[in-house]
Amino acid sequence: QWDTNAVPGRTTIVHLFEWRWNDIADECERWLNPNGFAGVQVSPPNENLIITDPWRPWWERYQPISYKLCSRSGSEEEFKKMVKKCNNVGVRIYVDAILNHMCGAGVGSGMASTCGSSFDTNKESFPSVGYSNLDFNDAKCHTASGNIESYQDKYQVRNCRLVSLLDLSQDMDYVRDMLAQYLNRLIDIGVAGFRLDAVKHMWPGDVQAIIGRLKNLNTDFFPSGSRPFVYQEVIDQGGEAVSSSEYLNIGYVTEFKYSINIGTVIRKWNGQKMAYLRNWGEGWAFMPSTSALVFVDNHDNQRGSGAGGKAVLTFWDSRLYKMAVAFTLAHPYGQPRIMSSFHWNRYFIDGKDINDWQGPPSNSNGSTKPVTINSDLTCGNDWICEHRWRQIKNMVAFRNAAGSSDLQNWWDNGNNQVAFGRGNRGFVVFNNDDRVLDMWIQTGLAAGTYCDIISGDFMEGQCTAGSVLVESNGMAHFHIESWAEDPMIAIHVNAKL
Ligand code: LM2
Ligand code: CA
Repeated sequence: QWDTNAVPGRTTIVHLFEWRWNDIADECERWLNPNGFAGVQVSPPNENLIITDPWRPWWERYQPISYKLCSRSGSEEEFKKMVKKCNNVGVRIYVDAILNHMCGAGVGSGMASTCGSSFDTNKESFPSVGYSNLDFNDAKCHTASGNIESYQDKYQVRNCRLVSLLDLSQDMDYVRDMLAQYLNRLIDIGVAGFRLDAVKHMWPGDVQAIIGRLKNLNTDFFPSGSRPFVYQEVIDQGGEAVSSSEYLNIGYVTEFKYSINIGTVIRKWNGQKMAYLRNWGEGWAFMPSTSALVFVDNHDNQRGSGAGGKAVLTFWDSRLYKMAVAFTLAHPYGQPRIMSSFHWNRYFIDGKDINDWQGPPSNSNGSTKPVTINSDLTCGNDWICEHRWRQIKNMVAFRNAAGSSDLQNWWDNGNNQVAFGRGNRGFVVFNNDDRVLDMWIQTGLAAGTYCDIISGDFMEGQCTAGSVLVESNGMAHFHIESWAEDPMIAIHVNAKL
């Protein structure tokens, strides 16, 4: 449950939010494999409610109708093809799995679902999974509304409805069977693991029981005895009845404090400065590194839902965002997941984005638009593709080069200029101050000329932009203007002349 099952030497997961399976298959071959990505978190592949008011929001995919594999991202055939193609080039697939609930309680009945399965929320009936009212938690929830009303009461958080979504009884054998069968079907297809949605809202023992029913991974792609990688979404910023530590014995857990704090520090809010990142990680009261799934933003908090508020950095603040992602990929703490987004018409009224619901780029019939690739390798059709930004893609390679090397040679100016290395494998320098950084710093690297992989690439044995000369004593001179678009420099052994 703690092994990503990545090809050795690959370290970073990218969330291709709302992408079609066909596009992900192509991306594995043309971009993710050549650039050393470990794997992809895909949007929920199972059948969901079709919502037309508002028009096809991204969050309709968090309202399951069945575990048939058809969605806006594609059919079961297309999903299988994607998994095979990606595995064949050493890129793993992790499925976003919704085990806590089905669709909203007030939806009614019909067949407005992505594979046309019928349902009736008044009877709590989902015939294609065989769920009836007996499979839901209603009797165990004691709030007036039937919804979660207080996060100070762990019984409500687990047994009542999250924003009115019909709450499954994961303590029942039948429900456990259906959920495990769904995940096992995905394992047979060849997925490498799961992002478990809304885990705070399920009892740890129930999650454990479901995970315990999972098969080993498909031996067409993985060594025999491999267990699925499991990372659980638990939003814990402290101050609630449920804490992320309750789930650490099951698998990885999302560390939301990471996202909130990295944004606050890079923005220099609340008196924070990068020098304080010296003891980043457990030193900031985060969970143990070997349990932490870390990220700068996710699909919820990049649009103001979930947790983190305005501190969260996203592609909308691209300059600071690139610094935050670069720091995350350079630093050894946690298992990183980077975000790859689509554009939406963000529009704040009284501090609230009224378009935060908008779904992926789509045609008028609701089908998702393909990801097109421009001549400069960026994406078209309103796909942002942060994972293709040079600075981010090259930092994925930096992390792979750094491997398990320790953080060493930390340097800071007591303010927002910091630098650190990863053993003798790589070194990064950041200038988030309002004055120039002009310094000789100990890098810990062997003598030689290294490409600055932030300002350019290492290509055909040459640097396309800046380079850094490391002297025989490991010292190197760095000059970074505070006004630079990317006020940072990164060098590593796999981009050395
Ligand atoms: C998650 N993690 O725990 C997902 O990361 C998050 O994106 C999901 O919420 C949530 N849990 C449930 O899976 C999203 C979205 C909600 C949306 C739900 C269900 O953030 O706004 O709720 O998906 O689609 C929507 C409406 C809400 C309504 C509900 C049920 O916004 O007002 O509640 O549907 O009809 C009456
Ligand atoms: Ca629940």
